[in-house]
Amino acid sequence: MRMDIEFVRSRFIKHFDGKTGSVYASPGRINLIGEHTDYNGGYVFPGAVDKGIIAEMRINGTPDTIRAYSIDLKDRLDFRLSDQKPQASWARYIYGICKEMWKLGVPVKGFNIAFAGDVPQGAGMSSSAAMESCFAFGLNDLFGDNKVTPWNMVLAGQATEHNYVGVNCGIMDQFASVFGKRGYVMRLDCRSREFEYFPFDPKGYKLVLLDSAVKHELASSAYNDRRKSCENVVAALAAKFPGRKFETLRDANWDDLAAVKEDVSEEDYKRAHFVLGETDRVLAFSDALTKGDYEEAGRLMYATHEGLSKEYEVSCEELDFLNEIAKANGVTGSRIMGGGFGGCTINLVKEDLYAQFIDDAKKKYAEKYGRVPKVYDVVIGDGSRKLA
Ligand code: GAF
Repeated sequence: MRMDIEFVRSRFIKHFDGKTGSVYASPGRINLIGEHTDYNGGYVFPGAVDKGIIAEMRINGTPDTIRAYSIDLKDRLDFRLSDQKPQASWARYIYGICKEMWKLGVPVKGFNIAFAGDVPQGAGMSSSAAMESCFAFGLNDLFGDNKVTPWNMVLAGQATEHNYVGVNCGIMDQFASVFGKRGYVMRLDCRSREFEYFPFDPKGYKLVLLDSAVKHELASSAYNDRRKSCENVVAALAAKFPGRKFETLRDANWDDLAAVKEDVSEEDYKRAHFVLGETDRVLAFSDALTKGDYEEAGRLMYATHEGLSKEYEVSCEELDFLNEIAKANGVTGSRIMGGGFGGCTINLVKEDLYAQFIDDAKKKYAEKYGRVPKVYDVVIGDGSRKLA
């Protein structure tokens, strides 16, 4: 993480009682492939990045008063866990994770916290999962004797999104933030929760994100709508095949989906069609990665973009434009990363094409949209940890 722990510490000392606390860090994430598959019990292929959240925390001796300072927003707020959830959306992450950790048996009491982050917000790199994992890690250490397992911290972060933020997300982002390892991406089966670390060092290639800087206003409700479509298809499958168990779309094969085509709306069918295809693509991608076949991996990334754009309909004009520029520059693979509706494309590009691609993307994007896309070179970093 590029952020400076001394910077966070200086603010913690200044805004509270001059004492230092314990310091924790959690990263944001990238995802190579496997989008909108996590809440469908499918596979994802994320890795933690070198950007994240750092929080300093110290028990303050009160029964349940949280004194919180967001360094980036320069916003100070005190609230009690026995009160209603705070109005400020950043404070809800703290309030929510406290409640969820409490459910896991952590006797959370009052504490002071100051935190800062360098995960670009709205870029689809999971700044919110970084916050949840970081706070969960800190609470586990301060109040829970570190007895809550990493997986339960992942689930507490996800429950915070569901219950206090209003996004019915899957487990990919929190998983990557907790379990990430420098130099490795992870293939996670979201149904069994088994996962494998893959070393990621594609010789001769670079992984780079281009940020469209589009922030979609209705992103969370549109995301929840996509999830609902998948659940509608699962309900139709369960009705069609009463003898079988359908918990998520992962339990369906292509024949099953074809069998309920007339029972579901055209839109829901398209969504499910994307999800089944994406599950196949993640498996093909793992094979390609194992063989070092980056051309095939890249082809699969383009296919995912196409599906996210045309079938799942979570792209936007700007992201499709960035994808076209990648193609025109001979970039090996390019696609929308994360939930969509804005944010970044992730691009696998040969080193010798990198400079020309970035220049062309900046120039053409600025000509069309009047602003230059931000460029983030991906560095795969470590997961949640205590820094001091
Ligand atoms: C967002 C969600 F938080 C994840 O759970 C996942 O569904 C992703 O969108 C799409 O793959 O980041």
